[in-house]
Amino acid sequence: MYDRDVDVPRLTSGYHLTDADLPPALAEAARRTIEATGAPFNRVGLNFYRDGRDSVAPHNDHLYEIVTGYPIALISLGATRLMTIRSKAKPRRVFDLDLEEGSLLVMSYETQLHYDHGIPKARAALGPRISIALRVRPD
Ligand SMILES: O=C(O)CCC(=O)C(=O)O
Repeated sequence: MYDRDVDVPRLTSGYHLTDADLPPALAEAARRTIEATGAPFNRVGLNFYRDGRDSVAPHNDHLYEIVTGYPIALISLGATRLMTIRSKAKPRRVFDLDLEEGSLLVMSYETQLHYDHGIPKARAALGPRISIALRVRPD
């Protein structure tokens, strides 16, 4: 994943926004996010964290899978999870961000160049979380 081996214990799925079987709720989430951001998202990814043991290691998205200049949008549903954002260059800067239910995080394209992001395992018992990840992928 992401050009290197990272630990990805979570369940994933995805759709193209033109897929005939795209669930209406995802179509509506994409429509609203496109309206809010102005980005022409065409893919929706789903990440399911069953509990606090599911996680994704720090990474940046494959740049060849995103059209240059466009952001990535993350909608969070369910349990609040911490996202860590770390600068790749030294001096290392770390941002910890709570991704709360109903929140929308928009990461710029440049963020992928200069920062890694991840969802670490949680020590506390946590309920499930789904993130809806919208991207502009080259066709
Ligand atoms: O679950 C999240 O909010 C992060 C997802 C993520 O990092 C990714 O799909 O690349």
